[in-house]
Amino acid sequence: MNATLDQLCAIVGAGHVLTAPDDQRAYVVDWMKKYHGRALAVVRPGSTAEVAAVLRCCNEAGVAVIPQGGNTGMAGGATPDDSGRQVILSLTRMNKIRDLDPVGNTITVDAGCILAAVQMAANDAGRFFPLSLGAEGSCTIGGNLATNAGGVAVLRYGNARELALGLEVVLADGRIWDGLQALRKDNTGYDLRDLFIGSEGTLGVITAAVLKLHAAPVAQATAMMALPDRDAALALFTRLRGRVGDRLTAFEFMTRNCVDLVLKQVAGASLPFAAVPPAIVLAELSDTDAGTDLPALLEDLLAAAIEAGEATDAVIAQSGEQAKALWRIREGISEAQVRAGKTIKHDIALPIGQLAAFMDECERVVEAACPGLNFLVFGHLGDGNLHYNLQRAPHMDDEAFYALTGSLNALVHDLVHRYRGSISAEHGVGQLRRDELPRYKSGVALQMMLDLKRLFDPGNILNPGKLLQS
Ligand code: FAD
Ligand code: 2HG
Ligand code: ZN
Repeated sequence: MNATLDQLCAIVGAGHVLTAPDDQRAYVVDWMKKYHGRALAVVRPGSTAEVAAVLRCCNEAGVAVIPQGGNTGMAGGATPDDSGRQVILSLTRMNKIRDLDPVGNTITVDAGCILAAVQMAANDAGRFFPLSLGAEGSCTIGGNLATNAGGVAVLRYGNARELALGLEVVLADGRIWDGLQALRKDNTGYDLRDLFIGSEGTLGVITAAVLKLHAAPVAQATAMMALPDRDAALALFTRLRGRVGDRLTAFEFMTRNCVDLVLKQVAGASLPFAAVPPAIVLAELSDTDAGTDLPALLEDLLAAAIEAGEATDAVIAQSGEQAKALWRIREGISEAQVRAGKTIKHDIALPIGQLAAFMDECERVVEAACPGLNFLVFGHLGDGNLHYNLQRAPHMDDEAFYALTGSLNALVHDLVHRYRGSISAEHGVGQLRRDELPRYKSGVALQMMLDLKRLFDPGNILNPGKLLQS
């Protein structure tokens, strides 16, 4: 082990090989404080060549490597095990914007670039990079691609996969794949890029990416709507999307418990309604044509929705500040959950038309098995993606609640499976869902995934034990 550490120091410089527990603290625990590991070292390379040399060294020594970006993932994918023998490969020093091409409408970035920095670089060039999520101030492009992150703009622009054109990847044995093409068309065989996207650091380390840019929206309108019940959200979605199409760039849904929690836990959060309604939708319309009067259009739509009984009240933000305050309620939900004590999370995707039926049935099933739990249901309703999180009943202690994790997961996920949904819509599998995967994924699909893993990483050094039982 000492010889490996010496080699790693020689590759990246001793100052970028962190071995002291104090220096490692921020890297060995995940954002939710759910997963705690130990590491031989945190290694911080400054270039693709250094990543390649680190992987070559670890592969030869049989040392496992855990790629890490902003460490905001929600599936425990970036946390090492507790053996103290794994190396965390932190990409955050690799944070350069390599190129921005306004004609091709692309940006080429190092994998360790913070998402918000990429958004900013696009903005400075009069363009728009649409990937947007609550952790955008600290998550990295490499992590976004490795988890195929979603977020609040998938409805219009797609998830991380749909925003990537090319990748640079270092393979387990240190070979570098330069797939940094900025092509919209390339039918020269298997799509290697798409294999790495969503592979959660198990097939290779993403070191750079070419990303698609879009025209910057110059007109925007944001509204928060109070709903009479959660089922009304689907009618409202159909109304808005039917009328404005792709100009509906976000349609976020929150049930009453989530809003109550944010109002209690997040300083400065306030609701523009007199009372907390059973459910809320936060919708955003955007247009690249400054002449479009989006607030007027939204006002019309909301009046019709209230008339039809799909909403009971609505507020349209009158300024950027007001829009931010409305978003604060939505984006505060994760933080509020962490402050209020741990939850059992489910990040599920369902056919959109089945969401209301699913929520009714799932609540009945969970309540019958485990009375009194607090349901924190919210998410990207326009994508069919719910965060179906459960919080302990007031009479339970944490330990009794956690003992229910397996049975609650099975209840929720069996039902998701019956509705032909997915048990991980956007957060990935990591270690959180790894052991559940075989229950819901076909044997054929799992075998193909295992075969790919063995092909790309025969020594099983890349994020072992994540995503697949390997
Ligand atoms: P990390 O957490 O560091 O890593 C995540 C996974 O990717 C790990 O398996 C890791 O090994 C791997 N990885 C990281 N970098 C690389 C690389 N360069 N090459 C290969 N593998 C790599 N997610 C959503 O999808 N939608 C949301 O709306 C959303 N909202 C969030 C809100 C909050 C407040 C928080 C804390 C998280 C949220 N997330 C959301 C989850 C998380 O932010 C995203 O999954 C994000 O994309 C992870 O990026 P990261 O750089 O932090 O990755
Ligand atoms: C979001 O949409 C994130 O806010 C986090 O995906 C979800 O906290 C969660 O469960
Ligand atoms: Zn989400």
